[in-house]
Amino acid sequence: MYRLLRFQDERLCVDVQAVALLRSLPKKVTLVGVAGVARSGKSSLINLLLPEDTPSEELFCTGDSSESCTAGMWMSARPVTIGDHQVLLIDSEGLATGNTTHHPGMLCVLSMICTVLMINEMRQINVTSLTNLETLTAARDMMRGDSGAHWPALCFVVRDHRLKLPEGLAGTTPESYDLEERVLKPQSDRHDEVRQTIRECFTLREMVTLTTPSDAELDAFPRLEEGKFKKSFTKLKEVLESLLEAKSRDSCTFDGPMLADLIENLVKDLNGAGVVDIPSLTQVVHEKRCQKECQFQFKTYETAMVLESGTQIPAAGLLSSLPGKAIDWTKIDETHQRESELALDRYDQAIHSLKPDAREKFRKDLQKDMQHLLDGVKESARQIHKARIQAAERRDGEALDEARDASDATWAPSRCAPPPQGFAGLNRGSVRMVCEVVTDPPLEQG
Ligand SMILES: Nc1nc2c(ncn2[C@@H]2O[C@H](COP(=O)(O)OP(=O)(O)OP(=O)(O)O)[C@@H](O)[C@H]2O)c(=O)[nH]1
Ligand SMILES: [Mg+2]
Repeated sequence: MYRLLRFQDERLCVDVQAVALLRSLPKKVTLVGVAGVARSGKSSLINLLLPEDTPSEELFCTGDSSESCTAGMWMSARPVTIGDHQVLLIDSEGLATGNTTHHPGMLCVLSMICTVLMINEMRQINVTSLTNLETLTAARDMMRGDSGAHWPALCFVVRDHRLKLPEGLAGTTPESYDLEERVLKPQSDRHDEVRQTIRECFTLREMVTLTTPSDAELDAFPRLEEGKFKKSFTKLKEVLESLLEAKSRDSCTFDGPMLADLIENLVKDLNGAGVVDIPSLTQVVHEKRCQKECQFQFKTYETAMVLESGTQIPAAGLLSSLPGKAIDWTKIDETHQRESELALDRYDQAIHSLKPDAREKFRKDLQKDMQHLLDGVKESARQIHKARIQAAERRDGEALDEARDASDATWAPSRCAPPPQGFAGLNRGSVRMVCEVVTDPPLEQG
């Protein structure tokens, strides 16, 4: 596993290795995190979600002593499969322990990056739990322009649970009764604010109870022995799966690099102004993704165009063997037409779930850059023909006429756009590259 975040010199620090791991995951990846008070079995819980054959060095650190074990935030070394989802698991430092100044910031990061957040509690959620969860209200207060849409689904996991449902509540599950009636219903006391935070931020929420593991079961962790505990844990996995399913249906999907950008920018904002402006943060992340897709699609288009123009436009080294072969402009135009449409289609498909204004901005840039590349190809052909005529002039009249004929047949200035005036800002240098391909080696004299 990797340390994702630590608190040092009054600042949250993102770990480069964890970010590099995220950047190496080009596919959609979902984060499931755990938070809760110290020494409540959070790391043990998250270890149970890892595959049974996980090497011990990839397990989250757990401890038996009364001292806190996990510091900062940690991330599993590789994604695990939960239902149809590739999930990276995030463990976090216990709330209400030691220096707590960074806990709201840490919860803010967890809430922003996770699709499902588990809040782990021992035995029951009581007023002490609610007091500890006031950190959530502080985290919410750090977010500006918060529409609530980015909050994860919440799964309260109550460990060593023994409480029974009151009589006469047929049709209600103990979990939903406990959560909605006992925990979240306003009581006109000082905990109403945190109850309201939970209700407003986590519109999708569930509670799962785990039985007390026997000593043998606990000793076997993170392996699950057949028995009551395993049964209750299987129920937790099912609930996680359904929350992941529901949450990823209504929110935009992130790949590893987007999550890396999100975390880096989040932490920068929290260390700077101490607040996060959600609309501008998401805009930055979406724009970066669109820009990357735009650059990728441009490269594919460029490769096709360089290939086509390489066969159509003779290299300048061949100018001495005048007259040159006529250039088939139709072929170049057709290639541009076909490849640019394909590039735009692929671009649209790859980022369809992102913000429309970010998509549109880079779509326009992609169109502009592809047009500029076409113009560059044509301009470079114009230069070659000019050089051909000059070379012929230095030889004799007959060759000059031949060159002019060839030039007239192949070079129709009216069909060509003026020389490119520069790129939209994405792919500077690409025209130069095409020009180099078609004019290399340097023009011969005489
Ligand atoms: N009773 C009980 N103990 C558990 C359970 N799961 C884990 N433990 C024990 O709880 C202790 C603490 O476990 P950790 O997983 O390190 O707890 P944590 O919440 O990650 O602790 P910090 O990182 O220090 O906040 C260990 O001794 C575990 O064996 C459980 O379901 N019930
Ligand atoms: Mg821990």
